Amino acid sequence: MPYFKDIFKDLQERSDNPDKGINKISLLDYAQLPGVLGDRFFVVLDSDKSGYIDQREFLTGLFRIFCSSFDDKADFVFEIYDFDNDGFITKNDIQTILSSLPVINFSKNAENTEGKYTQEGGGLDNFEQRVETMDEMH
Ligand SMILES: [Ca+2]
Repeated sequence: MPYFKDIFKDLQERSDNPDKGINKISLLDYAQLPGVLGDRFFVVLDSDKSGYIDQREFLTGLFRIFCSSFDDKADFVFEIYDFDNDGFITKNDIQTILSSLPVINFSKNAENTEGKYTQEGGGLDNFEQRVETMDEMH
């Protein structure tokens, strides 16, 4: 995986302690995940809890995201959401994540509807709209 190694080297150079690996700020800057998801991403990657992501941890993490089976990917996402690491995702875990996410600006998307009827699904954006259309057909 030469490409992943290049990314690692690049981030490692920005770390305050390159010998130990990538520090948190550099990883957050790279991952660009909203809210606490970035923090969780770091925690899950840092499997030996050293506070730095070494090359093995980084490659293992990226491999799990980009090159793994669906089950492995699901495991990874599960670990991200499982805040207290007890093997269960609780309502609190979900609330913590959701409350940290930026509010999505729906009106901004509305400006971008030109040509939507040529898209897959007739341009209907969500499930409710599709259900309404189904009702109209009967
Ligand atoms: Ca580590």
